[in-house]
Amino acid sequence: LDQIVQRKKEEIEFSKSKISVQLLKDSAFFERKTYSLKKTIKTKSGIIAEFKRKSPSKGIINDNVSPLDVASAYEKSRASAISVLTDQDFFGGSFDDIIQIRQQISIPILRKDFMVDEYQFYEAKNMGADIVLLIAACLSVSQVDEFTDLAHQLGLEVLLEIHTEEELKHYNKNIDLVGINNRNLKDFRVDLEHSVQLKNLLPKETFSVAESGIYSIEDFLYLKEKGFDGFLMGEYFMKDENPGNKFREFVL
Ligand code: IGP
Repeated sequence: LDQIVQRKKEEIEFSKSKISVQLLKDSAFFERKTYSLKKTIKTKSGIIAEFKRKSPSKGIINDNVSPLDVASAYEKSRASAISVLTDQDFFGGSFDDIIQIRQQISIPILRKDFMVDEYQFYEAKNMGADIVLLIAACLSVSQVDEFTDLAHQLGLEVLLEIHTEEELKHYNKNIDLVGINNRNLKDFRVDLEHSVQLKNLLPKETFSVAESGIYSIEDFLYLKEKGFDGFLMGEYFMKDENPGNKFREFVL
């Protein structure tokens, strides 16, 4: 994680030197109206279906499918939102994936990246995202606070990702949704039971999302029964040669 964040900061400095915040604000996309996951999480399947080509823990998952085909299929089968990795170095993603998908899709898009600088929120709005991920493990409590305010000024919703009881400190009631990562980002182990316990420590009315390592309908139903509102799933769909089909079958 430290290595990813370090690399991310270098990348941001480079982007800033090429495109200023003002230039991002001036683009046509910037003013668009965003979609709300707090709405679609209740009215659709609850699943935030992810587009992910590769990851540090799994290596290549699928680099043979078009983001637009996959996203359209996810939308058709009632995904509540689409999560798109925009980190290039570690996840093989790109801004262009969101830009492309945005033109065709009218459900919320989560920009999945390591947000460590205000600049990235302007980028997120500009590429067509509706929600940003804030990972407690790489941010201070005051950064989460400040970034949440900035996101809201831009009309973006915030999904705060936590994994430990300690990280509950990062929660405040301006945050839109809390994601509990079933996967430990340090050793990549998955533990659903741990997430359920953590969820029970959140205020009851908080929108909660179970993230990662959901690999079967049983996992999904178990987490649903335990009260999670949303389910962030990537690999289970993406490792299929046709992720959109895999999603449709899962939801049926
Ligand atoms: C999806 P999975 O196990 O279904 O592919 O997981 C998503 O939760 C995972 O990609 C993720 C992630 C992250 C990736 C959750 N938090 C933070 C990068 C950074």
